[in-house]
Amino acid sequence: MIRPEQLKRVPVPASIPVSEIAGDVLEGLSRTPKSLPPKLLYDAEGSALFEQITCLPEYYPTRTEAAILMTHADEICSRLGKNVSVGELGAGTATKTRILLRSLLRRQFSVNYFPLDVSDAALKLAKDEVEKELQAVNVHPQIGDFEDLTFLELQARPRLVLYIGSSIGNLEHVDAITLLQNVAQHLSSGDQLLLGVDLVKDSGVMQAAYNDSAGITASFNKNLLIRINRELGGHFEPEAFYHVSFWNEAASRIELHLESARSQSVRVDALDTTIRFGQGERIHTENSYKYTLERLGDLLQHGGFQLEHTWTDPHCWFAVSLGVIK
Ligand code: SAH
Ligand code: AVI
Repeated sequence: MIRPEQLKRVPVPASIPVSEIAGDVLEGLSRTPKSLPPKLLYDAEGSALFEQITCLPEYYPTRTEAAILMTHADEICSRLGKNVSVGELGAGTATKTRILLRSLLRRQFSVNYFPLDVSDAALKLAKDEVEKELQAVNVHPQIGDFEDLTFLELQARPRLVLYIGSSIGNLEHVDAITLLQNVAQHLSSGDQLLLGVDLVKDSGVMQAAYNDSAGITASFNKNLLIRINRELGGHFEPEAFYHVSFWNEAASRIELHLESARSQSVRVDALDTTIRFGQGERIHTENSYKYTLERLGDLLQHGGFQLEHTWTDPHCWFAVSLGVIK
């Protein structure tokens, strides 16, 4: 773990301000095997590329979850407390959230909505789009990390927390449980969680979703190197890395990596370091865990929620579950 005081000792050229990603990048690229935390994928460009991914023919999760929400929004909302306030983890542009907000506004006059995200660009779009369409929704954007969930306590009770889009699948199982436990700690009896997760299915379908023919997922993955170049004075050549994605059956996850096309050394000025890559060496950039309905139930239970109901699509590709704090 690299502590902030250690970073201050790194001589930084005057022209490059130390970005908040410096610690994560130095730590991740110093490891064997190399890895970077997936939250770094979401600068403004990364969020825009993710929006493009959600519209790709191969990327089934967004449209499948949207269909579940459109079909069942009224039933979901009928199971919520009266006059809920809504918090959301990793809200992004909140496009699917509007399906639920629309339905909620048929049951209550107004909604206080607290979307949390590391991407200020995505949150700005979320606020603009929600307020443009739904004037009775007051949006209170929370720019930040899942590490600080105190904003949930700003919400009036009863509270609904949304964690949709299968973003929980980007966390290791132990971290997913810890996050849900932290959420639960900020909530009270009767508060609810709506969790969307991607389910295990035919491996060809899952692999195509992360290796689209238009190459948008590859650009999303390589954007991480471009971000390091911009924010940390890195000298990565994105074309010297391949986008690699595959289904890891044993771990029940899709993995994303960036693979060095050749043996190379890359200087990162703000870290005052040079990273060496062998030919074929990879940086592990993301996992996307796929759940079974049984594991989803276990996840909620270990996270401190009692499962109330699960909705799926006709192919059982995606699940949206409602849990409650007892
Ligand atoms: N919920 C949206 C967006 C999913 S993309 C949907 O379903 O389409 C995942 C979102 O989580 C991104 O906007 C990203 O910026 C955000 N995110 C990823 N890691 C995060 C973290 N550690 N803390 C806060 N937000 C995070
Ligand atoms: C945000 N998250 C759920 C996406 C996923 O499917 O794991 C991120 C993503 N990575 C590549 N494509 C989409």
